[in-house]
Amino acid sequence: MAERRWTQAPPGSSWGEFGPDDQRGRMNLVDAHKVLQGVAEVKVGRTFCLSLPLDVPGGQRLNPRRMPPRRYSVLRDGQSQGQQGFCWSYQSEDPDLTDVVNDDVVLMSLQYSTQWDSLAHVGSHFDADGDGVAEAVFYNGYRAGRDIRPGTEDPQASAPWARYPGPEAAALGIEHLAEHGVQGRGVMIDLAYHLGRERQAVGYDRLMRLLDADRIEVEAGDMVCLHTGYADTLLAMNRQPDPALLHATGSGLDGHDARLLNWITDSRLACLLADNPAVELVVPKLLSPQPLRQPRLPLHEHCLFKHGIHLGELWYLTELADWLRQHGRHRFLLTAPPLRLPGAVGSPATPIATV
Ligand code: UVW
Repeated sequence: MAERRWTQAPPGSSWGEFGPDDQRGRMNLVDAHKVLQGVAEVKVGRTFCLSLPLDVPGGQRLNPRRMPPRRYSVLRDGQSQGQQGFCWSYQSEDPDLTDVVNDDVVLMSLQYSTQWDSLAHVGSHFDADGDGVAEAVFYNGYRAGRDIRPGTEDPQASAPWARYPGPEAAALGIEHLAEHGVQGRGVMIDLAYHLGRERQAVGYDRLMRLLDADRIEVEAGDMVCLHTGYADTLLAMNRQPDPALLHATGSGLDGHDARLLNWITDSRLACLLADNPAVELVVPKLLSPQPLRQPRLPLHEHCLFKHGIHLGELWYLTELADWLRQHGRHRFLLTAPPLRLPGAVGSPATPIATV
């Protein structure tokens, strides 16, 4: 019999709900019924692109760990293939062929701009096998170093990012989301309309007041979008981001509010998507009289690690949110597959909303 990966689940988690080996988490709730509910929201056939251009923010000032796209033409003898009578598929030059062909190579952090976080993005130190030793584990007990691991190290590689080729997150890689298809009903919560663009923490009470004011009900399997205005402000900076202004822009969920986390669990929403960089407000470590081990990103821990709720960040939601408000609506058809890139921890996305 195959060895069980975990014998105890984190308190309050839903590990095992979709089976002990599940790799999709709450996206399992986005089923045929949810696709039909999403399609029923298509009334006028207008589409909205919910992605920023993938070279926004611009540079690395906002997040030095994330590299913007560097795009290279595939060169041959110093020339773009498009300048040569070169038959790419046969690797030969044939003067009778009229095709002009170009290829590109892109090097970028997959989570540089509009992105999905896979369930391999954030885990926690937890004693999943009950042997008294906490280890780095991810959703459903998948283990760092065994199920989620770097490829074989290449010490010759000059850049640190090139040192670990190959599959990294096979057990929970983003391909599991891509293979699902990610199409269903989106629900917009327009924080910016009610709170403005100044950064504020949104806890349970505030969120409930906004949902009541806009008569929004979040149902099981809904894909919930949070419009804060952050991405729109960023876009207007035209790839010269002003970190001081951005750090004061855009509300975020309060990951330290236990009632908010319980609502996320109980609402059975499928995923959380925001136009800000982390969905939650990232605050400095909380001070405690006792030394306390705690996550820096409690909402990431709650969603990705405990409940298999995928997160989307830096989505561009302003035009859609404005249109929905003008038309007295908050639901739409959302189609948002990531790249089917085996083993990847995250992925750029070009989500489309249809209303
Ligand atoms: C971290 O920075 C850890 O992640 P994210 O991009 O999901 O906010």
